[in-house]
Amino acid sequence: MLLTFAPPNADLMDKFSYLSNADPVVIDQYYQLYRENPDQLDTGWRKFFEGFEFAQIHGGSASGGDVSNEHMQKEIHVVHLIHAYRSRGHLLSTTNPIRPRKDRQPGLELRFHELSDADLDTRFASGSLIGLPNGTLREIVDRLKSIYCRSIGIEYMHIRNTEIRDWCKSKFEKEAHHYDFTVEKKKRILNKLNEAVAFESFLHKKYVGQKRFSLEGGENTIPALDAVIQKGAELGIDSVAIGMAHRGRLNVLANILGKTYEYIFNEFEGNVNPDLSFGDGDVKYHLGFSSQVDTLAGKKVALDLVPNPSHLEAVDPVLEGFVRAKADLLYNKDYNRILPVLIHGDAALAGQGVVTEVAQMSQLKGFHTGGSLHFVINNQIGFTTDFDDARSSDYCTAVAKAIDVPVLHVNGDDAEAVTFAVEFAIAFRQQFHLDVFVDMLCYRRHGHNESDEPKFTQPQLYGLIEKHPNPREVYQKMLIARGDIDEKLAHQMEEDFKNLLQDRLNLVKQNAVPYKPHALDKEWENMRKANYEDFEQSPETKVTKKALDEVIQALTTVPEGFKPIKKVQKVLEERAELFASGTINWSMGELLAYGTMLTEGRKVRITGQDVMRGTFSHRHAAVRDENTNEVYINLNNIREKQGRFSIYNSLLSEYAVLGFEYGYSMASPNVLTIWEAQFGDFANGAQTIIDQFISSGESKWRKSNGIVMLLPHGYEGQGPEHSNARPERFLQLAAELNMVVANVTTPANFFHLLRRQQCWDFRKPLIVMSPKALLRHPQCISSVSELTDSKFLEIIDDSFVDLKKVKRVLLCTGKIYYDLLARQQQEKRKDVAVVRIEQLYPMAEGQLQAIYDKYAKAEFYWVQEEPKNMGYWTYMLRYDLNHHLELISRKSSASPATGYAKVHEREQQDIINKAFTL
Ligand SMILES: Cc1ncc(C[n+]2csc(CCOP(=O)(O)OP(=O)(O)O)c2C)c(N)n1
Ligand SMILES: [Mg+2]
Repeated sequence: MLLTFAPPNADLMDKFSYLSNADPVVIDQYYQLYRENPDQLDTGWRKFFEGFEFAQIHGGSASGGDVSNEHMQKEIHVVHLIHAYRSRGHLLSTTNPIRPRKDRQPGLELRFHELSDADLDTRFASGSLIGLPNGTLREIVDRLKSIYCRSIGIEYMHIRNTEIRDWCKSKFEKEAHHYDFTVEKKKRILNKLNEAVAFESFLHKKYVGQKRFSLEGGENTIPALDAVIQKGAELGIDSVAIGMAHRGRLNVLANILGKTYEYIFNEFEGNVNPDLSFGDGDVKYHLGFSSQVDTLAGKKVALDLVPNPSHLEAVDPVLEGFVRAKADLLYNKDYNRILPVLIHGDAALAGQGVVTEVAQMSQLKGFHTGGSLHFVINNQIGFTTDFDDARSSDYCTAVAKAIDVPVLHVNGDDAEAVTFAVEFAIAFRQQFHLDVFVDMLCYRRHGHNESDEPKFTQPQLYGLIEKHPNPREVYQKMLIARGDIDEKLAHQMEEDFKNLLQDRLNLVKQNAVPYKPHALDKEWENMRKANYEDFEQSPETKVTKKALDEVIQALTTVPEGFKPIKKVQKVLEERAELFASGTINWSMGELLAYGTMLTEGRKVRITGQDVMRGTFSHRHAAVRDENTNEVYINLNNIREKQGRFSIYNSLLSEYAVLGFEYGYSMASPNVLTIWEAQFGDFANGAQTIIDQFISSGESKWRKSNGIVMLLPHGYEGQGPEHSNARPERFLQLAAELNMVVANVTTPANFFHLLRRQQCWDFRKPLIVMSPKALLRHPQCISSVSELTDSKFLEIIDDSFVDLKKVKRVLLCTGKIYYDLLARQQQEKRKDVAVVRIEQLYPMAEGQLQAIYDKYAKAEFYWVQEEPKNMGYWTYMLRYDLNHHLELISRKSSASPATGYAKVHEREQQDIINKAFTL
């Protein structure tokens, strides 16, 4: 074959990285490069030419040493075929344990590659690409099938990064067609299957018809998770945190986390003493648990299963945040040591958008957790819905492709393949710190729950399932058939299994797995439960002037040589001037709160959209150099020894980011964790996290949480979507001291409110209706002495009026106070008092009663700018302590606010007029 030399150029090199390139001229040129220096080529091409030369030397090619053009063409077709198997072989893999898989037209037949049966005995140099130098086409196809089309189908060719793609390719091609586990390992897998099956069969007998969301059909989940822990520990992991839904959760608790049967059954039988003083509790398949297990290699691995609500996939961001906190605080960001595992159902994985949000977070610096292992219990059904109705993509794992990570689809009846797949996934995760998916195809033996009749909707499928042996039987048979264990050992194992079943039925005492609390657990142990008195009088949160001076110094300076743009320089100067004059504005109140906490050794974390600058351009918590774009974070430069201030602009998600911060806060009581919405109303995109976690987590799972939500709120004529953070919804959820809802009017009160979060020796979520226009309102300032001498004020009385003259009291909260104040001052109205409720829930009832008593002869109005059916009105009726509270507000309305600025102005005037018209 004549090979003409063409000088390499960038374009050419670019083309060369794709084995699918079919142009013989290009191949010629490429061969020249190979002859010059093989290292110029990627491994695929190098192997190809090695094989090619091997064939020439050994004279095994069809043309007997000299390569005809026709043969060269066929070599290229074989290269294509190999590429096709790597790309689409998974579509032919035998991953479905129950029924033939759907024809997704993988296009792997020889005829699609201009090859035919007549070529099967021809030798091809391209065989070297898969370890068969000069193999026949038959051998090449057999090898491809045995790698790519057996119990594991792998998707990795979509990954753009060559190093990662090559890693997957060489590891999988080397190992997937003959993983030879030791007998010990095989026994371990079988034992784990025994435990999984025994657990379900016990519950099935003992608690007939009770909902347990059995794992039956997907029992290989248990050996898989066991392998994750064993392999993970070998590769450096000290801690595994799991987020999962209902399916198989009890089995995982018993057989992976080591929660004893006794403990679980007590919950089943309702024997657990309801400790109602602590909350209302939750159903057994939602509870969390922590333990510590010993691996076979003698290492201890901490395990956490975080509690989750019914809302599928809602736990995903929470788990990620939880892991990030542990990685930050316990492992110094060494993600090699901690692994997040998310277990998904097939239908939920495909259907729930939060999965995509979480996937998009996975590689962002504020939210990275070193790569999550996603394990799918793919039972091919969601409640009664077939997968054909559950997604448009071929696979439920389609989201993996968006973030360029691999997916292994594996037959859930092939225990060893499942183990191989998760071990591969763990090795990948530890190597690249990226997400990876293992999609275990299995089936669901019963209905959605055990009392459900699956034949109503899938009669044919459930006809097949009825006759199908369980995964333990399948594996045991396989071991015997392969001669891996002899009859005697098989018999012994069967006996062991029966004994295990009997022991469990007899409730033979199990040893509880020990748990060694880590530093963060201990921080939680130091926390107590809050009581009503805590909210009547706030704790000391004041600081010394010296402490403020130190923080202000950092907030007003940048290092030598660092040059912010002029406008930012001005912001820094204004801060200095204001402070020097004894005053602070809103953003200074906020930044000083953080700064003083940092110098006290606490940590602060803030995320949300555009939080670094602040949506309203007020925060400037990070400044940039005009020329280099370098970022400088003043609050991280207060002094040498201080807590870390972490601030990250988030992706454009509310659900996942709020969930993440809730999880972060759940792990770390001593980090002030804050999420800010761009505008308050966007928080409803995260309603599931608010309803299912923030407002009810403590009551359901005894999990306190100190997360702060900042929700910009206020009627400023910006239209329906930017006015209202829906305080009424939070107030409707407020009960049993589950959270704090506040709308404060002064920078000083905001300072104390934020500091109070960490000064308490308990933790409560804090929901703040935060300001927009007030950020720059000339009257919305505080004196520095309010930070050094005062504390958080739940209710602020009017100091202007003359008590003897007061005929009317206007109770209000938030921004409208300044509109009312303006009128009161303008008309010098000593007869109308304006009293601010700064903390709406928990209401400081004693203080409110004192206000009612003080102005006993006056009439009381609640004034709000929100329409009557929104805002605080219906909530305030709970605190109508004198039974005469009246309302001044906008009329009830379907939409939160008018879209017309003029109408807004008129409505606002109307409210103020009414308030002062006696
Ligand atoms: C967000 C949400 N929507 C609906 C439901 C009700 N629901 C509970 S389980 C289930 C089916 C889940 O199917 P899949 O994710 O495949 O898990 P499987 O039960 O098959 O293991 C549904 C629709 C829910 N729990 N959460
Ligand atoms: Mg399912």
